[in-house]
This record gives sequence, structure tokens and C-alpha cells, in this order.
Amino acid sequence: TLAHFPDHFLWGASTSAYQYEGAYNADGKGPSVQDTATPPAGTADFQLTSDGYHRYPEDFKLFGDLGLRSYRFSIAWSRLFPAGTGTVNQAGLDYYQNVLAELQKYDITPVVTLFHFDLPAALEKQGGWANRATIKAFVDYAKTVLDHFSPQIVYYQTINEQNSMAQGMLRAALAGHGTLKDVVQANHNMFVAAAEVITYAHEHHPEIKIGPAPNLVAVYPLTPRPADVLAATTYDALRNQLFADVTILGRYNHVAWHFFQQYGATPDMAPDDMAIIAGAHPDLLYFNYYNTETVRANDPGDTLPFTPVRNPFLHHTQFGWDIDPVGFRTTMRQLYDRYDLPLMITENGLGAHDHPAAEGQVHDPYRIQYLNDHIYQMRLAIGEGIPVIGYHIWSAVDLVSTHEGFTKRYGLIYVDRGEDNASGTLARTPKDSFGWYRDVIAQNGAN
Ligand code: BGP
Repeated sequence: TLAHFPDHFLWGASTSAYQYEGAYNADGKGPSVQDTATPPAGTADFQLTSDGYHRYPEDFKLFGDLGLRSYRFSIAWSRLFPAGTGTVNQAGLDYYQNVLAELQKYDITPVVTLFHFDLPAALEKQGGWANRATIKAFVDYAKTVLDHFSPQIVYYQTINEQNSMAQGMLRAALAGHGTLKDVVQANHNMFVAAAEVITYAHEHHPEIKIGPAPNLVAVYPLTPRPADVLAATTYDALRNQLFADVTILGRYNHVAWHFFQQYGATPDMAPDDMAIIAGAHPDLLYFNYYNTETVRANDPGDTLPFTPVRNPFLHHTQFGWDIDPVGFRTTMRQLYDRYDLPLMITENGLGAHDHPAAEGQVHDPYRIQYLNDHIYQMRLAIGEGIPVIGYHIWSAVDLVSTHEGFTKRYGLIYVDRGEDNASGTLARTPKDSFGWYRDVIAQNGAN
């Protein structure tokens, strides 16, 4: 028989500030790196997005109809500190206080990310995360949030997908933009910053449950050829364990460290960095899951020992991402086994070209299928004894994708951005997946 979801399971949905709020310069907000970047040709920028900054009361009312138990969102650092440091912008604090009050009306638990890809542009100009000064800036910002919103917010994530950011920086470095040393240094500085915040939270606000929010996935070798299996372990060590081992176990794994050494790119450390990192103990492992990854071995002498490839046994999304619900369960097993922390899924969902039908409804059976299959595997994982305490669909509302604007949508609620995906009335329409998820929540997942 199938296990039941726990009574207080957090059935949720997710957004991030720069992808949902818009209002890029409202009420004293400073520019973030997302505001100063040039969006890919043909996609909407991050100035207006879903206009969640102004429309959240309407959206939260729909969340209430949905029966949502938790809402995972991020606070925009540059609303509180327009230049990243200095004096706090009261209007920014007030805005998020209003957001929390509105969620409370519907008894929705806030699950809050402190930093989701939107570094204040002023800090980026001074070297961004590769500059140690950014550690202090982040810790000061985070302390302001924790002190101001305690005890209203219990569930916090420090940094969203630090490991994906590091991978992005690594790809850029390999293409000649920046150095591997800077990537490793930026990654290290984020470890120290997040650790200081976790320790501060525990010392000052013991009710808080805080942890990282990486993107962690099972890695498969393309074939049982030993070289492919070895390449898969290397990829796993760099993509997943490099991040999670440092954050949770307090140590760099030897595969990653050796990789840095080969390139003369080990991070510079202050004497107590590793003690700070090892002294911080996350309460939960929050993680984002979309797909697994499959790799094959490269030839000896190639720059990297592996190449990510499409898995021949899996279907994929319209945007080429492998779809792997079973891999979701494998991932949960691996994470719980290695890190021994309760799990909370902060993102899971399907990006697609959604189009309203003639009557205005949005039929998204592909999304329902994807979500249903993943929730089923989560239920099996819980049945095996893995403590999963919440699940958030990316995304609650349509919002701007990191690289594909509104052409790639994830929401349970459709947002009208016009034929060109860059204009429109911004009107909201619940998709079929909304009604489906409402039933899942009402039955506590026992559909
Ligand atoms: C995660 C990010 C989100 C989000 C999602 C979908 O990596 O945390 O911000 O956008 O992936 O990715 P994309 O928008 O690139 O399809």
C-alpha cells in the first residue's frame, strides 16, 4: 500500500523576486545584475515581468482558492539595500511586511529565499562574489531580514542554486570570460557567507529552519563502460557534492579539490573560513529538481573529463530537458543517505509554450502529467522512510524564465503578456493544472 503524506505536509508553489515582481525601480529599489543584463533577443526583460509587486493581493487570493499551504518566494536584496550595503530602505521592508500579512489572510506559510540570482549591481561592479567584501554585505543584509521578520518567517533558504551559478560562471570562464580561480573564489565566498547566516540564525532566532537551496540531481553514466561510470562520478562530485559536501559536511571533496589544483585554482581562504563553514549546521536540505543528468566520458586530454548528453531512455520537454520522475526518487534517496537531513523541495515543474484555448482556458495536460508523476515518486520515497516535509511547484504564477522570457512558462496561473510575450494585459487565468493541484492538496496528495 502507498504511504500517506504527513498531515502538515507543505503543499506549495514557488516564485522568485526578479522573475515575478517587476517594479524594478519602485520605492527606492536599486538595480540588480538582472536589471543591468541584456536579455536574450526576443525575450521580455525583468522590468515588468508578472507585475507581482502590484498584483500579489490578486494572486494570493487565487492561492487561497488553490488551498496552498506554503508559498516560496525570494526577497530582493536591492529593495532593502539599493546599493547592496549601507542604510536599509524602509519601503523595502514595509513591502515584504505587507506581503506576509496578505499571506497570513489565507493561512499560507512563507518559505523565503534570501538571495535568488539578483545580486545588487553595485556589488557586482566591485567584483561580485569573488570579492570578499560581498560576504559581509550579504551577512548584514540577511541579519536585517532575520531580525526584522522573526518570528513570522520560519523557513529560510540562504542562496538559491549556488551550484548552478558556479556552473554558469565555469561555462563562461571556459569560453574566455573570467578565470576559473574567480569562479572557485566566488563559490567559496558564498559558502562562508551562507554559513555565517545559518549560525547567526541559530544563535538569535532558534525557531528558524534554515538551509541552502541547491539544484541537486542524480547523475547517470550514458553506458556501463567503466570510463563513463567514472566520468559520472566526477560530474557528480563537481556538480552536486562540491556544493552539498561543503555546506552540510563542512569539507571539500577530493575530486573537486584535485580538479582545482590541476588548474592552479584553489580558493584563497581566511584562517577561520573552514571552521565557520563546518560550524554551520543546516536544519533542512531544500533543493530544486527538474531533471537528472547523463554524461559520457571525454577523451583523455580534453579540457573536461565528461560531456552531458541526452538520456536515450527518457522523454524530454519542449525545451529539451529530460523528464525523469524515477530519478527524482533516486535523488531523494541519495541526498537523504549522504546528508541525513529532512528534505524540502523548493522547485519542481515543467516549462512549456502554453497557449490559451479559444474559450480562454489554458489546457496544460503535459504539466499535470509531469507533476503527477513526480508527486507519485515523492510519495514512494516517503514510504521508504525518507522525511520529505514540503513540495513547491515552480511556478505559482507564470513568470519570466531565466533565459527564455515568457515563451517558456511554468505557472499554475496564466499571465497574459500578449501574442509577443512581451506586452499584454497581465490578466490572470488559472490553468487546468491549477484545478488539478487544488484536488491534490484537498486530498493531501492521495489522489
Ligand atoms: C531554476 C531557478 C529558477 C527557474 C527555474 C527554471 O534553476 O532557480 O529561477 O527559472 O530553474 O529555469 P528556466 O527559467 O531557465 O527554465
